[in-house]
Amino acid sequence: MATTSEIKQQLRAQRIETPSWAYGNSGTRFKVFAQPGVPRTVREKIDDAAQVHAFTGVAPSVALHIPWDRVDDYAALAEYAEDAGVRLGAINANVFQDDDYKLGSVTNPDPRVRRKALDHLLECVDIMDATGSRDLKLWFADGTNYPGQDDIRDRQDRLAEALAAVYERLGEGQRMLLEYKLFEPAFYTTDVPDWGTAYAHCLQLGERAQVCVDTGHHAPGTNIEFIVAVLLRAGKLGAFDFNSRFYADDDLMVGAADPFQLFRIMVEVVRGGGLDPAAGVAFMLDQCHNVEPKIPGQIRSVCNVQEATAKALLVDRDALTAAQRSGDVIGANDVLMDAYKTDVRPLLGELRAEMGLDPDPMAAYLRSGYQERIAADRVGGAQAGWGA
Ligand code: PSV
Ligand code: MN
Ligand code: MN
Repeated sequence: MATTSEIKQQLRAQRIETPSWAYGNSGTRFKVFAQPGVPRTVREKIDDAAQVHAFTGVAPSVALHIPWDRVDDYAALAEYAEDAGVRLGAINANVFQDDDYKLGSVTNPDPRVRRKALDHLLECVDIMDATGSRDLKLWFADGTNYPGQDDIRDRQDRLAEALAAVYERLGEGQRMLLEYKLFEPAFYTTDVPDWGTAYAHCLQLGERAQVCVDTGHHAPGTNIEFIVAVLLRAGKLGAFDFNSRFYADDDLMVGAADPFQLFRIMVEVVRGGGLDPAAGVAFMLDQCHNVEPKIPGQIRSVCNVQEATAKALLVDRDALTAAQRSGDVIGANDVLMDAYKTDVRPLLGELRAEMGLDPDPMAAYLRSGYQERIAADRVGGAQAGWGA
């Protein structure tokens, strides 16, 4: 079993990336609720991400979404981020918010629209060159609403063609992360609906194409940890988009709806060596805080990922293996549940104190006065991009 100092070492090394869109106003198709103090510019989103890192110590990068975070000079933005104490992380492409994309982007039956979508994806790689980002994250809203609307197989061919063109363009050290989602906005077929489809495309593309598992993108009851185990074993788990859900793609704070599921996922990550930075698994958050304050929402989520990771690291692997091999069903389950039931808050508090941080990041943030300052200084915050 790992010692406390080994566990702390791994927790200290874990990196959790926050999304720029979590800091802006968001909502549902019914209403976007404006909150006081939300960022008006990309730089202000970066400032807020830097707060999350300052108080948690494990969130040193922020993902961008293009065009929501479009600026003239990305190299200057990267420098700004460095000065603020964070890095620019994954570049998320957006080929779903133009009228042109009504029938799809890279799978659209119209070659003109496909070209436009591909050009945007290639532009995102140019941006990665300027920001120094490693990862291009691709999520496609493409799909159909009615049987017969378009040819399922042709759409797969178009998708493969676009992905290959983007893959070709990737520079040294850059990766493509293909994210799947069961449904929405398309309701009959989705062109990348599941991990199998994403995996098949990534396999065809090559080593630097990997799957992104968004925890909110499955059918209810899906065993996500099984998917994680299989992808890790195949060397194809590139990233997580963490969030939690009660019903569909709810984008709620990670670990809020089902902390046990989050634990089970992290158990497979640890088991498969996915915590080792060399494995290249990016731990990212993908959330919208519609009714809760944004920065605290992110701090809570980062801490929840850390808690689940700490519990997963506490699993007594030797005892578990022994119980499994001897067919001791209840004993094996006990070993896992023992770790899950452990209160890891004191351990995390100690770790944070050793890192020179307040043991309670949420309380420290709320005391800091930052929230009051931005509420007074920033008037007319921008919408995140969602829920318009
Ligand atoms: C849409 O479902 C989505 O939530 C995907 O998960 C993407 O990662 C995210 O939006 C940003 O494009
Ligand atoms: Mn996502
Ligand atoms: Mn989503």
